[in-house]
Amino acid sequence: MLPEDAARPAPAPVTRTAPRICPLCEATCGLTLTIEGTRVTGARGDRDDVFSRGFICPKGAAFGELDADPDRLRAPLVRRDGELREASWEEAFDLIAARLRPLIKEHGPHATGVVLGNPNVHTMAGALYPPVLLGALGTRNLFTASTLDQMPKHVSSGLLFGDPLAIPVPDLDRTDHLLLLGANPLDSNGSLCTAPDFPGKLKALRRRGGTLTVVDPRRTRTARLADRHIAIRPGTDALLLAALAQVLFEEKLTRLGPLADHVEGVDEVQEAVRDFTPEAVARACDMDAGEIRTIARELAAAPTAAVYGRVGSCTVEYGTLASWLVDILNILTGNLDRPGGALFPLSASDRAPRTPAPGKGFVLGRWASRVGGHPEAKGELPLAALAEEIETPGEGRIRAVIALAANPVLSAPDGDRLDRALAGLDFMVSVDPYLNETSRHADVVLPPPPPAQSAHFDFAFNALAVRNQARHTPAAVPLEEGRLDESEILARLILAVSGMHGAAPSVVDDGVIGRTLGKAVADPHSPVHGRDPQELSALLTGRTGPERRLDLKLRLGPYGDGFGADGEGFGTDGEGGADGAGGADRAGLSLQRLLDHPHGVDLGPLRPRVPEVLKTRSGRIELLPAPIAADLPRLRGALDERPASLVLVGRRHLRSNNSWMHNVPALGGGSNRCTLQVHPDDAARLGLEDGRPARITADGGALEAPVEITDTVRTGVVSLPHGWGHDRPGTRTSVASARPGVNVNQLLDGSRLDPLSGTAVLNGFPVELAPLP
Ligand SMILES: Nc1nc2c(c(=O)[nH]1)N[C@H]1C(S)=C(S)[C@@H](COP(=O)(O)OP(=O)(O)OC[C@H]3O[C@@H](n4cnc5c(=O)[nH]c(N)nc54)[C@H](O)[C@@H]3O)O[C@H]1N2
Ligand SMILES: Nc1nc2c(c(=O)[nH]1)N[C@H]1C(S)=C(S)[C@@H](COP(=O)(O)OP(=O)(O)OC[C@H]3O[C@@H](n4cnc5c(=O)[nH]c(N)nc54)[C@H](O)[C@@H]3O)O[C@H]1N2
Ligand code: SF4
Ligand SMILES: [Mo]
Repeated sequence: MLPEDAARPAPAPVTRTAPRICPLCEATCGLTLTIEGTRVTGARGDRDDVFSRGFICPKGAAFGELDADPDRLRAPLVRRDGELREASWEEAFDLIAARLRPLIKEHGPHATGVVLGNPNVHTMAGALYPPVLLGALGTRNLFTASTLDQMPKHVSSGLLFGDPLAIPVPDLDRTDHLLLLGANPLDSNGSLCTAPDFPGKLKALRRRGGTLTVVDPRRTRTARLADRHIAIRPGTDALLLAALAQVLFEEKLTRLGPLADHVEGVDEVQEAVRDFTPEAVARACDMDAGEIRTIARELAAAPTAAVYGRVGSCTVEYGTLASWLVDILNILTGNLDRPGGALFPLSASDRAPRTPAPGKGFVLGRWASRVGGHPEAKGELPLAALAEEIETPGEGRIRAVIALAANPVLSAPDGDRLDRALAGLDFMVSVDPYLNETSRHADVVLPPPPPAQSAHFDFAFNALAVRNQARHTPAAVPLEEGRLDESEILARLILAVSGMHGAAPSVVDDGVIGRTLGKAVADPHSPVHGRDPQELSALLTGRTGPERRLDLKLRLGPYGDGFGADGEGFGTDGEGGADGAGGADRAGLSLQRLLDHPHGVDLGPLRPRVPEVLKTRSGRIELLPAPIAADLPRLRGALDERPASLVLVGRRHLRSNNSWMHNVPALGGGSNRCTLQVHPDDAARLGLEDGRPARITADGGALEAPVEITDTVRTGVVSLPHGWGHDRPGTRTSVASARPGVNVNQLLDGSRLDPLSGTAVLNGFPVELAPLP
């Protein structure tokens, strides 16, 4: 399945340009790469990109360096006699088949744990193959970065709308009022809200007379842009949001508008938030009750408004409740599902809209983790519980781990424990470009090629984008000799674990295509109903499996050509129930159409999708689901708790990305450092000096980090970034190891979780500080 080009000699070193969608954050900017020979020597924003219109950030600009990082692995590594050595792909997959198959046979499917990291949402392979791998393994032991991140939002969406993937995004381009909590898009470039040039969009909101309120314990660059910045006490957003809802009810400011026909449980929500008056929450939030009332009134009075919460409102003690309340406020003010409010995107690769009908609903806790009894959420167990599942003896113990694009030793709580646990596994596979803190434990490391050698399509982020659009960029340079595309790596991995080792990787894709077409032709609502699957399969274009699968999804999708059904896309004639409500267009999308439009196809602004988007059992938005109601007493308890005197929050740096971008010289240095930010008053009280080391102690352990005194953090709060701690032996990240920093997650023992979502509390946990000599 190697593209033909790979076999040819390298082309002469002429300079050319090629488009590439940036895979380095959720903004998905279109880049124009400068390529000399087969080497990327520059990157600039693609001004013709239909979505990003030329925007680029320093990470995108460093694409070439990141792509050419000499520390990237070029060949698979296989452990022999305890040491990882370069090996051929055949040896690597032979070993996987030889070791994993017997292990699964002997100990059952759950003996293998799968860990999926963040970069899976930034590759085509990461979207298309992990579901097949999980199906082949049949394991319930799935752990992903979501339980260090956005799982609370999936759970609240699942409960409210019946679909954990139905996440409303703020309509940044049209809203009059944005209430943003726990997000710093000026540095992160946005999350669960794909918006190239998020900073520019916030500035435009201000310019057109709109207002921006930012709730963050730090005065971030985003907060500095706001009309109002509220330096809330960490972990208390759910209280603030509940109080805002309470004011809306008390002052009769709720107005659901057309949503009224599609919701149930308004009175129940009113009752549920009754105790959370501004006066009751003010002390816990460290806010003024009058200001809380003002925010509620402004939210209600704005012509359109959107409430948006992200990492700082998710990875906290009451993460699911806060995520739920974000949408409760959007609903109570009539802003959900209307232009200028928060809307559900309709991605070109998702399923075409259906006639509204009750669905299966969303259920939590269909199984629980073996040791800690943590309920599953969206089929996942808390990543914070992985180590105990490996360490604790007994039936069902995890003996093998397959880690795809994941570095949990740094990203999850208590990396030291996980480090030891991984070292004790019977077998481990990492698919990762680097030999790092996690992959160093693998018996086989399978390195994907650098991003310039991969094609791209944003399966995940188009479903979170502030504008509907579709873009595809083919590989910008041919696959280097001896490389395998990540899709082929994953397809071969699937074959190796499922007893088909050695079969052609295309078998995996053909299987998926066959099953999808089989369902489609049997579905009376499908544009291909009644047609011959073989005939349709033959119509698919694309040279590789993932390209053919993309073509299939596009053509059957909401803007697809429907394989030429009546010569037009479906969903517009009412048959798919999409007219207007679904927002489908006659865009006739296919892979070829996207290849013909290298800068993308614009599919228009977001449009209302209720009720078609709802999959609850009632067919309505269920405002007060039972699991939420059952968790509210815990929040009520927080009203009387004595707040810790010092808590820690994280922060992200514009030129960094989680744990894996500290190896690019161009992105290091300056303010991109692992320092402990402390407010001057706290520093004085504790005897801390700027630039001097401090000892930080918490549940999980102690760390030493240099103090940076700054009033950008509020009193009672210190900030340490994550993704650092590159000082373990046996890694091959020379630049990162030279400036290792410390791993903030070592302060955690993994016991603090948001109970409904299993998400680790990474923000707002108590710490103690002391100066070091
Ligand atoms: N304290 C604290 N901890 C946090 C957070 C926080 O805010 N505070 N944030 C959390 C969040 S939001 C997240 S998403 C997680 C992230 O947690 P992880 O996903 O575990 O970490 P990452 O650093 O994003 O990258 C994972 C791995 O992907 C590899 N990689 C990069 N590109 C590719 C590719 O194209 N293919 C493959 N196969 N691998 C690739 C990298 O080398 C790296 O080893 O961290 C979480 N941890
Ligand atoms: N440059 C850069 N960009 C990135 C990443 C990166 O590491 N670096 N990571 C990517 C990933 S994986 C993700 S998930 C996104 C995340 O994108 P964002 O959600 O925008 O992430 P952060 O920048 O961590 O912003 C979280 C903010 O919450 C604040 N905060 C902490 N605790 C609380 C609290 O209790 N309440 C409130 N209201 N605020 C709180 C923090 O001070 C911080 O400013 O960014 C992505 N983009
Ligand atoms: S904002 Fe994100 S997607 Fe855009 S160039 Fe920067 S890293 Fe890439
Ligand atoms: Mo994330």
